[in-house]
Amino acid sequence: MKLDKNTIARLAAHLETCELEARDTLKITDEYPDMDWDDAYAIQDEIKRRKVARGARIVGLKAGLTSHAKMKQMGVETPVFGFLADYFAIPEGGEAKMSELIHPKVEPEIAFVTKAPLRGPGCHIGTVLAATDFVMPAIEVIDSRFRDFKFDLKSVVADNCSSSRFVVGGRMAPVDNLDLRTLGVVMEKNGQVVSLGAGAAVLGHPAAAIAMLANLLGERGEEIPAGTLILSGGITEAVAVESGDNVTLRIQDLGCVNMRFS
Ligand code: OOG
Ligand code: MG
Repeated sequence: MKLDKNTIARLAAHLETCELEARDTLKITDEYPDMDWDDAYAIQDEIKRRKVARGARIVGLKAGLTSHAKMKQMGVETPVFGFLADYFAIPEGGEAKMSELIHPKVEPEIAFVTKAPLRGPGCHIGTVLAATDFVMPAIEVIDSRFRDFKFDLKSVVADNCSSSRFVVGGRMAPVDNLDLRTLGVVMEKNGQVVSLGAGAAVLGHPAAAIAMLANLLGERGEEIPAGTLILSGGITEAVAVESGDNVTLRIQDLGCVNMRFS
């Protein structure tokens, strides 16, 4: 760790205030170029602690930057993880309020729900599939607190990986007879196809993202409990949205999910 407790608390308060007030800021590594990974996750943990102290519940986890399309778009090379709070969830067919957001983008994702705990190290695709209750299509709304989405990995980790809102489809698909690699993914904005992909875009298999997450958490002595909702990461580049936009995601064999922006 390179930052002291007070600096971590101050940066967490700053980033969370930017989120809650829908204001952008400069990436924090401009001010603290020497901050390390532990500092970045400590800031994210402190943001989580602040939310829980205010009565929010943590309802899931997310893996980020797990596809080459996303890594290339953001100019980074390592996957990262963050948490999902209760108020991030938008009901299927529901509306995200543009006034609460800075410059949102949408990502097509596959969401996993676990039925058994996952504890790294040593988790792999097989362990994850055996522990998966079901998967669902998910649209993640990311909204980096950093100006123009310009950040490096440590800044984005501190900012809870741009987490903002998400919506999951209502149909639960068990994984037994699914090949998650070859599932086709089509995302539409206002009826126009804006991104196309397949499950394999995420680390070769979306379950690999969940295994990576379990292994990263294992290094911190944490596990993924049974019953956890996990977003496995954007399959394609994220697509910018504006007020009035309507977004639909269709994933082969998993069904559709839809949301709009006020
Ligand atoms: C970081 C969040 C990335 C994903 O699915 O890759 C993410 C960002 O691109 O702002 O959620
Ligand atoms: Mg995402």
